[in-house]
Amino acid sequence: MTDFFAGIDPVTFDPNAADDLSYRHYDADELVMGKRMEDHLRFAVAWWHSFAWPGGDPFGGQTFERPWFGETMELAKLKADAAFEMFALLGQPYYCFHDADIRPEGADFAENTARLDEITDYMGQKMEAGGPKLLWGTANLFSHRRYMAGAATNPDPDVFAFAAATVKTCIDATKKLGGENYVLWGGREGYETLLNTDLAKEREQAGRFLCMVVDYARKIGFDGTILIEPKPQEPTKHQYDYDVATVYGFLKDFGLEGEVKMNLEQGHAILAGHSFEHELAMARALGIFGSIDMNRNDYQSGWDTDQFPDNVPEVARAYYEILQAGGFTTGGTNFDAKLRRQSLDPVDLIAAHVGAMDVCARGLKAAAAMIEGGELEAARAKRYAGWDAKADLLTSDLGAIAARVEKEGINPRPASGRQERLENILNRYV
Ligand code: XUL
Ligand code: CO
Repeated sequence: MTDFFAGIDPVTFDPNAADDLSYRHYDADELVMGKRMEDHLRFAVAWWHSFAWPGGDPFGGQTFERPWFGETMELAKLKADAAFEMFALLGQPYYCFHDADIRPEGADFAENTARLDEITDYMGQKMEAGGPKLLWGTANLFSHRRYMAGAATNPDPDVFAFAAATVKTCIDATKKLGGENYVLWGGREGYETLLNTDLAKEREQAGRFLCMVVDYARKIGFDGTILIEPKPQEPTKHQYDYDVATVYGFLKDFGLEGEVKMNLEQGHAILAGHSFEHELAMARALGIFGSIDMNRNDYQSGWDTDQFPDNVPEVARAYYEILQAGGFTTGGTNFDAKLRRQSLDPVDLIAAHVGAMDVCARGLKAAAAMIEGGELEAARAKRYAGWDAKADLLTSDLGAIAARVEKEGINPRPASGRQERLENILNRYV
């Protein structure tokens, strides 16, 4: 036991709570469309932002004081102790990690691997004792200076090799801990300037790398989902995994569209010039929806501020897409979110997650009501209903269609898209 969260009681559901550390909307057992809310939302805490991030920004360093900050295995275990205490206080069903969040960097690959094995054994014992499950594991292939020019897409083959070897150990660790997904976020898989970049070569390297990841995962019997997390830029000027549509083209090119799904982050969608629901709808349309990182950016700042969600109507539109994609299977709602750097206290970590979970619960319930109400989907279906009798147009040819238009006197009459009325319907639910 650490005393980091001393004095904070386990968070419970109480819609009439007087304090601000209760769930007012998230009741894990409440049935929404016939399924427990916990099983719909599948919340996860992100190890990196909650326990490893020191509170820095581009203009200043560490603001947080945590008793586990430091580069020893003993401190890594203390960090794990505190993490599992927080999971228990919140009743979190899942967590996520990068290798670099849970173990200190070693002198070389062998030491990194030994440390990863040791700390994941330690975490495994805690999970056996009734701790939460692992939603996904991943490798940090972007913080260390060796990765400054990318990992899989690095011009130096030794970096490619080091990254590939590291991913192997992270897939091993994820499998060992029963992880339900493995994530690849291409942090520096992109470029700073085209003047020194062989774009075609880097794309080929990224494709081969991903093929090897999929092959290895299947070879060792990892039955979780492999997920790519798109992001258009930051840290690099341009990242290859720009958005869902771009990644889909890449997957098709390397024959991986049936193997890899998407982990979509709200803030990344906004950076790409999309809405979150656009990215979710696109993934759904392409059959590659997997999981989400539910953290937003500040709309004024224009960079990835990774804030906890606070906007119920936005979240509702996201879960509306997710429910229509069939909901999560192996995926879930990961809070890849960090406190603001002035939020120094242990209780701030708890409050941030409580608030975010309540926002998601409200969003989910609103989304379910939108589906159950049915008006939106009925209007959508009506809009396309003309196709029922004319689906053969799609398999015809221009000459035949021209003859048909003439013969049948086809002369289209524009119909209202009903946008304002649909927005009014939406606003009744949120
Ligand atoms: C970075 C980001 C990452 C990934 C995992 O913007 O979202 O934390 O989620 O590497
Ligand atoms: Co993320």
